[in-house]
Amino acid sequence: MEYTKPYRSLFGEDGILEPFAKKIERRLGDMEGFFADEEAYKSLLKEDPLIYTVYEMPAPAEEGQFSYATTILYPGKVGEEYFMTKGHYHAKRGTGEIYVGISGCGVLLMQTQEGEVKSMEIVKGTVAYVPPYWAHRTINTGGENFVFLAIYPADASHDYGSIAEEGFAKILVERDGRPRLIGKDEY
Ligand code: PAN
Ligand code: ZN
Repeated sequence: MEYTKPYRSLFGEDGILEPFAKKIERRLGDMEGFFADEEAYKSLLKEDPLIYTVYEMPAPAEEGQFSYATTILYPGKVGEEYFMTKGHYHAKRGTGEIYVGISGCGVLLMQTQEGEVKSMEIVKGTVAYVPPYWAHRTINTGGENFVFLAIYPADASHDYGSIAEEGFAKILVERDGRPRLIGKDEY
């Protein structure tokens, strides 16, 4: 039997994993159709800002293995809607995930296939559990980088299609200077 050798990484408040195996950068241009305000999207697209960076240490995609990744979600808004990740279900639906807040502040938005929505604030030191079957997305509600660690089954795999097509039932916007969760059709 071939054993996977143990390994580790270090990160600071900036969220950069050392070492990391994979770095993913998502710009606004990679997120067409994700934000409610299409006009605001188009005008910000001229700058095509970086929305988030992910540093990953994927383990072999086998049952029982875990991968970990840090995400640095930058501050900003498209219209009234805060910068956020694409969000996904796990392709292997019966797999959960653990999120740990490292710095900054934001919201973890979760939704079931039936449309039930849960949101929770994440700050430094928050540990949040995303149970199996819940789609999940993070949103930066602060003025600085929102950084967190995610630990998930290595064979979970990401299903982005469902969220890309239908989105979440609720979106997080800034109203009167504060974050407010509203129905996506209420924008
Ligand atoms: C996280 C996310 C990461 C980026 O590591 O993959 O925050 O978000 P998107 O994958 O939705 O672009 C995770 O949930 N992994 O399973
Ligand atoms: Zn996930």
